[in-house]
Amino acid sequence: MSQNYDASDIQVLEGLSAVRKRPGMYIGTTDIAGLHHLIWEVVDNAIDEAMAGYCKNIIVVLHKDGAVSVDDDGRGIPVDRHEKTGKSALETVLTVLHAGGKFGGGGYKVSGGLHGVGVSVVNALSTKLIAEVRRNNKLYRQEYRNGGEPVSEIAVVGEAVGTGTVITFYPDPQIFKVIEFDINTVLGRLRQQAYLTKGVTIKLIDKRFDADFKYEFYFEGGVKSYIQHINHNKEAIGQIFYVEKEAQEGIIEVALQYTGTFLENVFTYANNIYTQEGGMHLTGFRSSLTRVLNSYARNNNLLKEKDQNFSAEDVREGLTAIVSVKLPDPQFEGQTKSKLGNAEMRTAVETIFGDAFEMFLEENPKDAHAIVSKCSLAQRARLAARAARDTVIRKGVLEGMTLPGKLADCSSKDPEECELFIVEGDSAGGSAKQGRKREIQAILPLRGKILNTEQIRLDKILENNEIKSLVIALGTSIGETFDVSKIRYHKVIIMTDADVDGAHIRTLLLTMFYRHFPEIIEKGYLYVAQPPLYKLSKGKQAWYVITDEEKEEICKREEITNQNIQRYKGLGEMNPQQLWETTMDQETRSLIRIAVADAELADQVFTTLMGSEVAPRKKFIQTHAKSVKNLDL
Ligand code: 0RA
Repeated sequence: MSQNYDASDIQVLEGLSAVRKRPGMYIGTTDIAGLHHLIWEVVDNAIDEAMAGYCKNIIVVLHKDGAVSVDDDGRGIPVDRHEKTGKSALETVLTVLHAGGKFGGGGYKVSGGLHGVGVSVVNALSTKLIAEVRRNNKLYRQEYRNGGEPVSEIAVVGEAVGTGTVITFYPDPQIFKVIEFDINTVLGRLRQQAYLTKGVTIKLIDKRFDADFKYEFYFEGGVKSYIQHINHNKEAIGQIFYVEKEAQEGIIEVALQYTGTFLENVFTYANNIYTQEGGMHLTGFRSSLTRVLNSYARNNNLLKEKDQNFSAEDVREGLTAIVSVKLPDPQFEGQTKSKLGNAEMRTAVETIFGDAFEMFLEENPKDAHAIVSKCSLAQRARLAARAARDTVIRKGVLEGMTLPGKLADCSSKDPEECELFIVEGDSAGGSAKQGRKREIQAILPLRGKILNTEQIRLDKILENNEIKSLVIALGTSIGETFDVSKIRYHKVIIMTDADVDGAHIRTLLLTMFYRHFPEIIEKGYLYVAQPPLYKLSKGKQAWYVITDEEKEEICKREEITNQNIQRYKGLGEMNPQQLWETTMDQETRSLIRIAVADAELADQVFTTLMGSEVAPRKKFIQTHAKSVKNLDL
């Protein structure tokens, strides 16, 4: 890494007008996300200084007049004259595109907002920008207007102690649809950057309101602290493993910890940029993790000779990990340019993480045994699930794909027009069977609480007869052999009571679909029926309504009194004709199509309510108890 940059290192590329013409090309969008990119861009430059070992403090201020300033104690942007442009280096960095991002290789100066577009982009998209530099014991200043036009030459305006840069900018309201910053977005990003840059202190001061809000992030442990933060609600298995090492290829930092959950949380970064699509560093990490755990388990006789090796899936269950690499010339590939392509990073992570993790297991046998048991459990569950699934499928095949007895199937075999109603309880199932349109509507009644606590795992799920019926009825199979194209109904409709139990069963079903049949949700095949809550009657006329607001409105308009309001407690209270008219008739019913986000939420609710940790559950119930309406007790 070159220690002393000066003006001649800066490669001059192109001018700023292009940025104002097509801002999207440089910062993605001009909505709120693009607006925040301006802050990220400046902060990332300061973080670059921190990564290079020159900056310890970054202070971000949101001012009352809409400006943002970012103050860092890095080396300060160079101020000497630039050979090619004849301007000061400062002016070059701030008015020439890409000039601030890369310095002819060398160093890790590669991060930067949308992959290093440079502070000049911030200047281009601001009505006013002030740059102040502390260097050579002097304070330098230059101001720009109207998207990067310098108001005057760079000037010494005073003396300075130490080095650093302050960039203050005013986002251009003609460019951005929104010019108000969101405190939580800013805080989230700054917290993440603080985790990824060990030892740097990042402060945020929000001066926009009467009282200043101040926040400070400093994480001595770097990504190790990040793991602590992610796992704070979860039951930990063993302590946090951590390694940081500089190699030829760059700096590799990995932290991990296992928890008692089933889900995996692995986040990877390259030069502090989140690599959503993974890439070489992730591949190296995964292959090492599996290899090291298998070899430890074998060497310590925790995997017996007859046992299979752990698969990659077995070592993922309950894993929380951060893999952060810093390298001179990152290649971002993939659909969203968020996949690290540098092949050398695969072997670098493999070796550095692998060696250190092996050592960790040797030195911490108690933790090592706990982790291996967790993997063993996952492995047994996987094998049991496979066996269970095989029996389910084999049974199906042997009986000529016999559909479950409780299923009242439809006569059409065209999935596009077929609907499957999953109905809670036998009595409602009975009404639905009688009231349905036989040709295209099938009914599958489910008895009682179909699933509980642990039964969300594949092996347990297939021990459950209700679910087995559902899987056979769907026709898609489950787990490794799941195939959404085999689905027998393009509408799978969950029909439960409009009470607390109904809501519970709906949460369980949504969670199960989310975890085991996500493609069904992605394809848009999953729905929730909306049975009415009330029947309002006046003489021979009747109204079925779903919401309280609707009820109020009709009662007022039609002058309906309390004795003519019937509240349905369950689907079972409706006769077949009523159930058809209100909930099943394609002409009049209303269905809610489930999106992945809905199911994800159900999953979170489920984890909070059913997980092994008591504290978050208590908290959830306390915070949500007030929002529960229509509690039938
Ligand atoms: C170019 C070269 C050097 C530092 C920077 C730019 C720099 C840019 C920003 C933007 C915000 N804060 C910043 N801090 C530094 C290297 C300077 C040297 O070699 O002394």
